[in-house]
Amino acid sequence: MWTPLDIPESPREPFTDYTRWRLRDTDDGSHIWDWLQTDEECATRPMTEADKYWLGIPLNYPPLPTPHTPIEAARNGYTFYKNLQANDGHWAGEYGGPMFLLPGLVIGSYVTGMSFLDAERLEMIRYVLNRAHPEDGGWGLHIEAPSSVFGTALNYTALRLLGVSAEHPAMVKARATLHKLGGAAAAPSWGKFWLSILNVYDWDGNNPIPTELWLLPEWMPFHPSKWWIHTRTVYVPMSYLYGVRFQAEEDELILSLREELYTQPYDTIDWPAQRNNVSAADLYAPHSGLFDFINVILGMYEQCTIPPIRKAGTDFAYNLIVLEDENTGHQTLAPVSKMMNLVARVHAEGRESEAYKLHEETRRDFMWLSGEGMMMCGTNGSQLWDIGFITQALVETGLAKDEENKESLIKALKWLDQCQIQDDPKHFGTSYRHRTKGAWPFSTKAQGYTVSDCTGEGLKSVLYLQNQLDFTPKLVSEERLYDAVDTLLTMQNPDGGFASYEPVRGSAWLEWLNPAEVFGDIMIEYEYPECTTSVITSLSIFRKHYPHYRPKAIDTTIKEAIKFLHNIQKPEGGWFGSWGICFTYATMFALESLALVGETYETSTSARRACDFLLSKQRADGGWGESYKTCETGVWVDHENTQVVQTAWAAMALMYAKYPHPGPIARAVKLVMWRQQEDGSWPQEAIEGVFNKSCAISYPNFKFSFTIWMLGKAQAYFEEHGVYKAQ
Ligand code: LAN
Repeated sequence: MWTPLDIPESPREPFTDYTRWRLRDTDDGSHIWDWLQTDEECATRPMTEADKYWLGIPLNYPPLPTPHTPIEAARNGYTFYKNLQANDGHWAGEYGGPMFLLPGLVIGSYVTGMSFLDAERLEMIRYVLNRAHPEDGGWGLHIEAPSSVFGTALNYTALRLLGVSAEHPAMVKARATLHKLGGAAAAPSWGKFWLSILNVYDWDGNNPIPTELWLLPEWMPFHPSKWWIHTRTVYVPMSYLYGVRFQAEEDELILSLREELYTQPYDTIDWPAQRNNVSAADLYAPHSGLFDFINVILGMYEQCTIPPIRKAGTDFAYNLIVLEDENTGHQTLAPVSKMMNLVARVHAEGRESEAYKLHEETRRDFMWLSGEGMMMCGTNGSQLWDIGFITQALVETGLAKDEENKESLIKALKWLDQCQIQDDPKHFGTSYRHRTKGAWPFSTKAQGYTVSDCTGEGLKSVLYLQNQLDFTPKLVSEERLYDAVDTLLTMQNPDGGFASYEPVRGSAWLEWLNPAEVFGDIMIEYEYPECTTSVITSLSIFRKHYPHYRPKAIDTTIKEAIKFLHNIQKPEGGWFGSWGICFTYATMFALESLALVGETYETSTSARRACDFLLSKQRADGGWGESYKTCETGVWVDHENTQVVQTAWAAMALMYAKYPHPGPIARAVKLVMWRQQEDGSWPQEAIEGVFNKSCAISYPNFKFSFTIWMLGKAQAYFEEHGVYKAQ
């Protein structure tokens, strides 16, 4: 148990002195919030503008000159946003949204005896309290989702471990909601798993996760090496910890939680009967009959496992955990596996081990402090993704050439240079990894995973900065650009599309084995219009500058990819997005690709249908607004308000397609300019991103990059269409 804390009453005000927090200045974009203990430290490390901005401390900038044209508004936007650039050249940012990550951080830390600073604990408590739904006191899968057992049972547990008493009014309210939803017994499988680790749920209440899976021959169609990389990486430590039936040692708090979380006394719960008990509030992807049947068989097998085989499986899984830790500098692919790997490493090697130390050091890369308190992020940041869009926006709009912006672009290029991965993973070949040489990751180089579209965006940004500006140093060599292209060319699937981290390895029927209940389409990689577009556009730009390098392969790749985009256009005219919300996001990317091969409103029925689809969704105020619910249902659901980010995407889509009538674009521009503040910034609106169909995730930097990009594009578009002349 951690030491007791005094918890202030209202979470609206910070629980700690916000002037003592600083984002650490690193040169690789790591996101670490330091709590400064002494006044001297505070004096030697003054707060940066970014520190203040992300903590919600007013910046009090004087108003900028009122913009009269889109480019003036874009310039004001960047005048503001430039202040948030870190010394190393990247832009930091919150990457919150999912509500099941912080509980993993807290439970994983608690059971391994890894402590937090009191200041961190206090702000984590504050974040979770601030995010409780005012109506029922519960939490959902993500910040905008209605209360579920997953969200409520886990966040309630996290608060208790962090030091909140069961009698706190917020806890009384949350508990009532949890019980109404069925109690923790009805948690989905990942909830059951974390609660079992904490020893407040019985392992018998979990469907089996046999480590023997890893011993199957790799050619078998359902071998885990064929699963989507996130699912695979989570199920490695899950199977290990299930295999060894890891349990925290009982203590008073654990005994008390056993009484608080359920609707009946803990000892009377029929655990095996809970395996498929999942609250209706949580269920997004119900088990298939096949999966339930397999679980019955596996349940019988658990009664008579063969010890040497189980041990071989558990050893194999453990080895994969170690390889993953070493491949990623102990960041691991994402925060879920990060905390599970930690628990596994402590189980096998203890608290004195090197692994423990290294996991402790990197744990804080995921902990982000916002104006509402401290959260756990979806990855160790979205550094590459954010720098990619803003740098391209600046070059395309011409703002990159403004004297006062040059230094910031050189800094950004330096950051992109150090972020490129220059080798294959340390344990390439033994950890089912795809090549990484030449790739750019989503966040930092240390995390070290190739993502198709991150490599595409990284490559484009470097080409823009190095080849289209005359004042930048040429930091990334031609060979390294070729490496990036080589990596991209290994990632195309037979039908032309690109998936996220690897080519698709498994068959679609594997989705029948999806155990997660709360997420859809997670078992294998799928091709995505967003990823495919990024590759098309980056290769197209690359070949303009380096026409001699693998021209045939690039040409065929682009042609096949365009075919794929045509094939997956929806009958209504849009493209369904999997990583941003939703049709506005993917349709923008798809129209960008089509434009590159000359397919625009006037020349292609596909582009025309897409524009007509988007135009049918434009609202009276000139904006677009799409709810995250679109991603769940696959059918457009209006957001109650229009959103600047989605308005920027839709307007960019129309401009890519060279939509001939400026009216709708002018109305979109007007809305985005109207929502801009006098200091050049835009306020945060609804959540922008999504994953696994059901979980929304924040991209707060999009409100700068895509607005600036769209406004700059609109300037050129208006000039071309004679709407008005440049100033
Ligand atoms: C991300 C974030 C970035 C995203 C894009 C680059 C935008 C996308 O085009 C490709 C897929 C990728 C890399 C992606 C995959 C899934 C991630 C890593 C996330 C949405 C961020 C968080 C999410 C991860 C799975 C969250 C942890 C939860 C689990 C279910 C393991």
